[in-house]
Amino acid sequence: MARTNHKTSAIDREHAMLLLREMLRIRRLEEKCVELYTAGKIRGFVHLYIGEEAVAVGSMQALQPEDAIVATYREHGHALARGVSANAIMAEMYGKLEGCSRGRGGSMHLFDAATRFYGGNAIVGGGLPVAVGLALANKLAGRQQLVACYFGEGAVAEGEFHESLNLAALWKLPVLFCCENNLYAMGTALARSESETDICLKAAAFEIPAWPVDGMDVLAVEDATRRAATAVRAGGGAHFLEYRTYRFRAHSMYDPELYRDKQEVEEWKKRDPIGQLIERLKGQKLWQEDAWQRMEEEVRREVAQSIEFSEAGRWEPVEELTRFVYSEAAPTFILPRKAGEERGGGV
Ligand SMILES: Cc1ncc(C[n+]2csc(CCOP(=O)(O)OP(=O)(O)O)c2C)c(N)n1
Ligand SMILES: [Mg+2]
Repeated sequence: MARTNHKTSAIDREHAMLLLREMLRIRRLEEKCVELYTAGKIRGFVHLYIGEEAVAVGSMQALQPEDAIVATYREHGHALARGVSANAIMAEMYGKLEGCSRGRGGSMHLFDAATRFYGGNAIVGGGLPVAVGLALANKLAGRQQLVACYFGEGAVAEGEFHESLNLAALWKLPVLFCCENNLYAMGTALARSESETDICLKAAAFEIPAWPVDGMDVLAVEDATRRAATAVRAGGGAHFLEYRTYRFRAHSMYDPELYRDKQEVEEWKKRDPIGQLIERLKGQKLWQEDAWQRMEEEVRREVAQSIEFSEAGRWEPVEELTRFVYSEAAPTFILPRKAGEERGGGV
């Protein structure tokens, strides 16, 4: 497949600024999360996406409003880039009723039906079968929509990964597997847990077209995702992208980072997706410092407002705590069996 040389080709300033703004929104919102976590305003688990912003921002450009998205617990960036508001995300992290999951999910369980954002999933690999099921529903209903499923390279060790890829390939489902290979699953480097570290080969074993992408280059991410999404929409079945990326921060707020060298982190920081795009704009004489300063200020204000919104939010009333635990109309299969009643051979 022909590839564009993103390092040197002319870029559209307006589009580049849009990408820059989206990446900046994620970065600044998450930097605030660190402060809020330290202050005890946000509790539970929080996994930051800082360093990986180009993947969510670039890939979302290739998706359409009817497409569905399934993500992991490291999903603040995906939700923001998809169009879930900073207010709804921040309020969710605060545990407030105004949050996108009514404050019940927190950082790891952002969910928003309006933007077809199907989580936020705390179980490693847990989103894959959900995405395959959504894609199967699309196929059966004859819809041209695709499902983008984001997961870390740690998920390839899960049985669900192989089961999901197999069925997606076998049934030619409209699903785009978006593997965010940041080299570590908590403190475990890929080579410590996998006999084969080339992740695209794993997808190829299921006859799924797969290719690696520079996940630190937002334009490369956008371009590759657009090509893959076009192929899926044209009826080409599941496709797989391995975005090679890196998280600049710890795995979560509780990680002393003893498994990687500080030098390695510093090397990757030189490839910061925000810094790289700024340099490219400067190199092509498209940089406008005042526009950047304005953007910084607008983003700062958006994040500050999301905090005010969350502070002013309400806690869910205690009387409502058991709502949504079970579905209000109980499905028949969980009703007690009547005497003499036969049921089909489910498991
Ligand atoms: C089934 C399951 N096993 C173990 C865990 C604990 N756990 C949480 S995050 C994580 C690492 C996952 O790494 P990766 O998939 O590479 O995603 P990343 O955190 O790097 O984005 C593990 C093992 C879990 N949440 N679910
Ligand atoms: Mg990882």
